[in-house]
Amino acid sequence: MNEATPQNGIPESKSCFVGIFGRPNVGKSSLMNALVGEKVAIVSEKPQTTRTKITGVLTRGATQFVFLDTPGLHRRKSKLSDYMNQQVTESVADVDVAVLVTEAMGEIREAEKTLLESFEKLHMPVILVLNKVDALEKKDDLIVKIADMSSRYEFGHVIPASAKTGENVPLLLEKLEEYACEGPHFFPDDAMTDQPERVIVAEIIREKLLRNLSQEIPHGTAVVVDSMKERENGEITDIQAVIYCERASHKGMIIGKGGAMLKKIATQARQDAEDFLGIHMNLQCWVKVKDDWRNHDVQIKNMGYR
Ligand SMILES: Nc1nc2c(ncn2[C@@H]2O[C@H](COP(=O)(O)OP(=O)(O)OP(=O)(O)O)[C@@H](O)[C@H]2O)c(=O)[nH]1
Ligand SMILES: [Mg+2]
Repeated sequence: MNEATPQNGIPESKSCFVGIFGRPNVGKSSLMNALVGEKVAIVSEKPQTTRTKITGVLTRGATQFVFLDTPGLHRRKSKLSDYMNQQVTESVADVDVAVLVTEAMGEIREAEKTLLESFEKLHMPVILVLNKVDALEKKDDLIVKIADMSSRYEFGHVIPASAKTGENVPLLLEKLEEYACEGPHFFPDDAMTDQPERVIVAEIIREKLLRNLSQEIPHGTAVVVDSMKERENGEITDIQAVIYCERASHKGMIIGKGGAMLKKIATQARQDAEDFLGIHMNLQCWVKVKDDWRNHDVQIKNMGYR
């Protein structure tokens, strides 16, 4: 538990559950990583990168922040989409404060209107973050966007920020502190995430698939780490991972000519996973086809989306 002791001698301990919401690709996971100070959620330039809620933890002084990064709310495309959107709806009810992330420019979208409606129903305190200010070309766009969004909801705070450069991320944290409630810490003070190591490795592999392959293929992939065993000498961990895809033609592209693409993906994933987990690993990736898995409840569950 925390060591901060206020002047009256009674140990103080606070927690703050923060939900991070928004449509796909606005930078929710990037923002959570910037808040936590470590990359705990994968990020890619493709929408629908995050598939399930990911917890990031930051303990500062007496306060423990528990961030829930959620999938981008989007139109239904498959049973997997239903699962992802359900993760968003469920999370709304579980938090002390919501951060609605949108881009600093552009019009308000349907998904954002839907989110505002659910916040309204719960009288949820919401901080609006206008992300990607580093990419803003016209300052007027930001002013118009703030005016439009503010006419739709009474936000607790409105913060233009950049998850990429870190601009205003400390300010956001400071404002979030206002919503902390007295109570115990739910995670060890040095924790950064609650994801098991196997899930972290699988997610990092999925990030490399998203980053290296063209539009459609990575959206139909799922990664499962089948085994993770430390060798007796304790120096190397052997990991077997399976990449599931939807078609034989996709399998060919994931493997690449002479296995080059799979090798590239596995090497990039190994480097990131070794850095994050602080271990040396021997990572072997296999590719298997599971037709149309995104539309089968049982298979979605088998891929770890429960
Ligand atoms: N220029 C700029 N790009 C950003 C910023 N934040 C995120 N990005 C980029 O935006 C893209 C999407 O970022 P993510 O963090 O994966 O977005 P997300 O909202 O979690 O996306 P989903 O999980 O698909 O809903 C990536 O290419 C990021 O590098 C920012 O502050 N500035
Ligand atoms: Mg994300």
